[in-house]
Amino acid sequence: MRFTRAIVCPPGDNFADGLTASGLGTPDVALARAQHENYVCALEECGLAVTRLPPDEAHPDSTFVEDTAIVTARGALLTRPGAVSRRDEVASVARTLTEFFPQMEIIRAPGTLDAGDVCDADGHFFIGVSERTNEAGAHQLATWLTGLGYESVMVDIRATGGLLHLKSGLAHLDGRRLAAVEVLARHPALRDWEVLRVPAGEDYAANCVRVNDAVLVPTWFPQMAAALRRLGLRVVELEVSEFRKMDGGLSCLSLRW
Ligand code: CIR
Repeated sequence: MRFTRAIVCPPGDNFADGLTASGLGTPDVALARAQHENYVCALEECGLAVTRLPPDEAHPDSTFVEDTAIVTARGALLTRPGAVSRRDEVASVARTLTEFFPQMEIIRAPGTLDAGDVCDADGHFFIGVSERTNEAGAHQLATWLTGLGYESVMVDIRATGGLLHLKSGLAHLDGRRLAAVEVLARHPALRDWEVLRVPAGEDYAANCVRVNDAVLVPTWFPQMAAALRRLGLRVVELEVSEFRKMDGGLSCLSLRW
């Protein structure tokens, strides 16, 4: 899919108060803002028109805007994040998304869904069931996708240990090709796909993002960057150290369509 638009939300002053289990220390908010701005520039260089939401000081995790909605070429759906502290992030994203998608479906209780658990491989959707996305939420999403004519399959990641979201370990690269961490690579849902295994010790780089002719990859993962280049992909390396401290990565920082 060729992307033309994105929504982002720069980190607020309270960014360091968000949820994290990384143990990597307190993020530097000024540095996070600079890294975010570089990320936005990279999206713009890929040809996307980027809408910046105002920083949301009531919700420290709101910069991880990806989790609040699923946006496809055929419609958009608002999520119901698994973490209670993140539920109200959806409203401000919804206000902007309705300009583009006037009629949006929404995940309803008891369903929960973080869109970081949803990997869109050109209309084939992998839906992670995780600590954040429950089976009810995953089923609601699958039903909505079927109605739009898309395929989907569920991938339970609760036993993988260490993956917050499905896309912490899985990315769509192009056509029938995915990148996956070792613990997901043998999952039956990936059987008919060509899988680039993320090199040992570089699992964080699984959260890379294909945007038009480029793949955005976090810096400091040279084996993964080289593997992607060998596939003929144009690699754009971006520093996201401060977002990693808050358990986030490249995909989480934007909604793209
Ligand atoms: C959280 O725990 O919800 C945030 N601190 C990080 C969310 C990262 N989002 C993503 O991977 N899609």
